[in-house]
Amino acid sequence: MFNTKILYMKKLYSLLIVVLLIHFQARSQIVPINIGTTTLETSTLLSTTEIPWELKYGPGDSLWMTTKSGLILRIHPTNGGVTTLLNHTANVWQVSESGMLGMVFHQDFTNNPYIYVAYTYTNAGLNRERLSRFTYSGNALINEFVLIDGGNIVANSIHNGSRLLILPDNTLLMSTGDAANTANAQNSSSLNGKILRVNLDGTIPADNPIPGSLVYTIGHRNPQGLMLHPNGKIYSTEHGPNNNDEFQVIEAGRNYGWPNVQGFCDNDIAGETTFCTANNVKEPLASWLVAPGGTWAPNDMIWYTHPSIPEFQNSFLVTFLKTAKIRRVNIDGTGNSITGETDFFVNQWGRLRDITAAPNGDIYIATNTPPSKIIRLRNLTTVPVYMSDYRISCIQGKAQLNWTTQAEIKNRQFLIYRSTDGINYELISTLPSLAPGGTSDIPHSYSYTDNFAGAEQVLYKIVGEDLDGQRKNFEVLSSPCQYGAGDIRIIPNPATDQTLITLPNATDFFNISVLSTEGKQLFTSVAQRNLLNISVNKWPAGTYIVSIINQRSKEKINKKFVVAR
Ligand SMILES: [Ca+2]
Ligand SMILES: [Ca+2]
Ligand SMILES: [Ca+2]
Repeated sequence: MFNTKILYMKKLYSLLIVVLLIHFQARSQIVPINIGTTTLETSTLLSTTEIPWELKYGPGDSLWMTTKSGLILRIHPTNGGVTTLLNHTANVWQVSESGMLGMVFHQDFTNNPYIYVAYTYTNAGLNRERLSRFTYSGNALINEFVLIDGGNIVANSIHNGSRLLILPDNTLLMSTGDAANTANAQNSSSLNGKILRVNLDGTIPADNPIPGSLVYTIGHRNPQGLMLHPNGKIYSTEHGPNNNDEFQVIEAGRNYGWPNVQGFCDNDIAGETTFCTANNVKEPLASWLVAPGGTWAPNDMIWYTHPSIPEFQNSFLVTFLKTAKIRRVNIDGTGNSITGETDFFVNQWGRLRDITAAPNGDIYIATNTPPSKIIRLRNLTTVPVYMSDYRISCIQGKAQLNWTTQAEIKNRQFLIYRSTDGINYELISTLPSLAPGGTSDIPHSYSYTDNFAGAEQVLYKIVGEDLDGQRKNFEVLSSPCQYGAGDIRIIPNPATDQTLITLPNATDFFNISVLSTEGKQLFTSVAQRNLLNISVNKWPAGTYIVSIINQRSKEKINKKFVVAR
């Protein structure tokens, strides 16, 4: 009885702690923001008195977040519900920039349910930083195992680095700051002002640049952005002192210059070129010089690949604290050169600390201006399917449709329609989505073979239908089984609303123009697919001429069709 009461009191007490630490509000109303041609739905998922540091979409289709005070929270991605997985506040030293900071998941979380986290602590009056692993079990993070400690990383109230990244070879990179002692950065025997590389059991990788040392790169001031790009390169952002914030590629064994070099080797600091030559300094891809003085304070970033926000697709999205914005950064095919930079959401939500994206393309941003928020961004118009490939072929006399998705969002199924006149479409089959729950940002391939034959012309249309009944139509394809390789047909003919021009199912490009019988050009287009759809609903009744030129062979064909009213 007594024990039960104690247990109950303990539970009540821990519940009270959570309530005191996390004051959060329900989602705010949706605010539309236009970027380019896309309207984003923006909303506040969570508002908290805690200060977020790392925000990552992760296991359990949830957001995971560290707070500077020493919490690790799991947050529901649509209703903002919070579960406290770890309360480490008693162990964390939090002053100004220090606290519980970077976090990363094991790459095979199902079989190895580990998270790795960097935090600052105090031992016998000394401020230190360590890298620890926790095991996820039963809605809690337990069994702390320390990978890097021994008092080897000095912590300070500023410049603690702490961004974590696990590489495909199961080694972990951890950035450290100079802890406000600039001499640390060029001192290879100090673990401060570095990017470190450690095995997941805490041992030193045998192929590290300096044998027996965790040091992977030297000469850093305070790198707080770190990510692996699909091109295999590691990118990092780093805070500059009064200017010269850096965006750079991290390479093993390189010297990144601090404090002798700021930004490029361009002698804005005396003696830079001499130092750069002597130490093989790796220059950044960008040095954000802010005049007249003052840094932008870049933080973590993502490489956004999802097609649902075309303005952001295949771009870096970098968060900034002082300038309170997201900067889109584009690179060329080599990955070594920036091709464009554009700012978004300037001063929209205050200082921005971190950014992450869900498999459905939704973006989440953690702000750093109290009360801190998690902002969700998504395309206001949800589309169930994004195609990466979509084609038709004739296999043993049967039309075969093949398509590969680039991404699916709450996609229930594909509807397949057939038409023999280009006007009336009959639903002939449905294929359920292969994406788990209908949502996936990895490709899935689909195929449908139709046994139907016996019409002069057969057209197919594929439609994606999501779980809410919203639909996305894909272009009509014409079966190549019904005609020879060079066949060009116009159907329906006569037309009233639209007409379809079938083209040889080849990789050639065709210049297509429609002329009146008097020779006046009414329509022009370039087509590659095996079909071109022309709307004729505003055209007067009469006869028209279609001129089709194969760009490769220069072969020209004229055909007539009629618009009837
Ligand atoms: Ca992050
Ligand atoms: Ca540098
Ligand atoms: Ca410089």
